[in-house]
Amino acid sequence: MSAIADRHITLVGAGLAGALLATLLAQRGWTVELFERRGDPRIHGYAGGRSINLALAERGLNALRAAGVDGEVMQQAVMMRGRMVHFREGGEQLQRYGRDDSEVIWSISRGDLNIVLLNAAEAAGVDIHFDRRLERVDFDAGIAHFVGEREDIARPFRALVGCDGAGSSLRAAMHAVSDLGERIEVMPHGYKELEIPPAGDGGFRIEPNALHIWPRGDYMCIALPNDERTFTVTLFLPVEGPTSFASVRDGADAEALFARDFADALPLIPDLRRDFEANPTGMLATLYLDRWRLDGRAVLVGDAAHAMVPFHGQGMNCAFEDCVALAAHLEGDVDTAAAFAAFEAERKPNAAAIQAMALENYREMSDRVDDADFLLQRKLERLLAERHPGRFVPRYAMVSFMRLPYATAFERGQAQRALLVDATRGRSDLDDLDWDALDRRVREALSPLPTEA
Ligand code: FAD
Ligand code: E0Q
Repeated sequence: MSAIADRHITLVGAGLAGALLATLLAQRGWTVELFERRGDPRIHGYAGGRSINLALAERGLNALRAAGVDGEVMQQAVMMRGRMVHFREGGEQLQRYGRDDSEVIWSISRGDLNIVLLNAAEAAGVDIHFDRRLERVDFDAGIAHFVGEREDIARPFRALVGCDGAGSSLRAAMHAVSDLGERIEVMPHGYKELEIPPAGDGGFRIEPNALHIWPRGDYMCIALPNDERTFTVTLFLPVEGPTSFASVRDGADAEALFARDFADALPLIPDLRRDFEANPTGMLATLYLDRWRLDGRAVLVGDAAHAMVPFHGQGMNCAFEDCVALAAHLEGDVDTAAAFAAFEAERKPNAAAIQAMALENYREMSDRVDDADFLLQRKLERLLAERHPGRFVPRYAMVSFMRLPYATAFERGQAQRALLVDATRGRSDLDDLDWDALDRRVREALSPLPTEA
């Protein structure tokens, strides 16, 4: 241990969280070593495997601001004002995410974002080692073993941070010496990515400033815009059952599914058959842990600690918020055991809240965005939000446009939903609502939100 300087930290995984956390810590005076299993994407191209583009919202953007890379990232971002719902019978409808263009989210490329963050990490002095996969850890000796292409290396460490994603090797190594209370809930759905190329004139084939969604009950498609005028389509299907990855096996089956259920999307995806067969089928799960740390020697962040289903578009945003929180707890003259404990105490309830909201959003997205009850509740939600600014704030807005704790958004969202369900029960419109009684109920049930949130 004594061979390593004070304020030295070793990060595992140079994906989204790892590259950002490395930057934040190096900027705050830490000596940071960062190890990544894959090659340098700036040399070999991005070998992602995971989703090609992602929705960036306020929490993630705020973390990018903290690292000073927001400007560069936003240059390539495409604004998404709302969901464009494509109905089964044809026709589409834009459901705005916020009140106006100050409340929007952004589509960004995972590969480009990773490269911006790696450049920032290097500029801040981080020592990055690519093609180095963490294989095992000797916690008593304080040595981490990495496997490279040619040689293996044994690296002494003071503290390890696991930024190595849902299949975290550091988590496995920690678990081998101390039970973390791991539980994985696999979602019975998988996903497949497909591409909509640019139009003949080089422009976007469909509305660029929206997240497109084709809700179809137990399955759905979404499409997010890329700045090179393409869209990445993600087909979410059950793994088993009548319409599932078990029944839709090859490109021809996929084309038949699109002809039947996503008819307006089919002509937009010329390489549907090839994309379907060439791209892997991804799996989705929620990861719950009782503990994220091993005293002062190791801690987990991002997907390694709390992987979630992607239906709220918050996994990266939450991982980035983790990075800001951990960097803040490591500020000043702290010992890592106290910092990791405070980090876990702050973030665990919030991770659990966004995991639950992400699961809930699956049903909402696939099954409810085209349903009359739901649309009436959304309408009343908008009206109550206008009548009670800073008090009745739609849950989507609390999650996506604000930075109050996810757990607060979850709790207030539950109170608000009870109110909306009650007030719209048995109705098909909002005529003759007892607004006075409703306003009173809002004021009783919800305190004003702190303004800085
Ligand atoms: P990762 O990005 O997975 O990075 C982990 C890194 O660790 C990788 O570079 C990996 O190579 C490396 N690594 C792994 N094992 C080792 C090892 N043993 N040694 C060294 N390195 C290792 N989130 C959003 O906010 N918005 C969205 O719109 C969104 N859409 C999504 C859509 C889909 C289909 C999916 C699956 C996820 C989506 N997410 C979204 C979630 C988001 O992808 C994750 O939450 C995010 O990538 C987590 O970042 P991370 O750094 O924790 O993990
Ligand atoms: C967003 C933005 C993969 C994915 C990513 C997302 C969202 C959805 C549905 C999906 C949630 C929403 N959403 O539109 O309510 O806001 O990121 Cl499936």
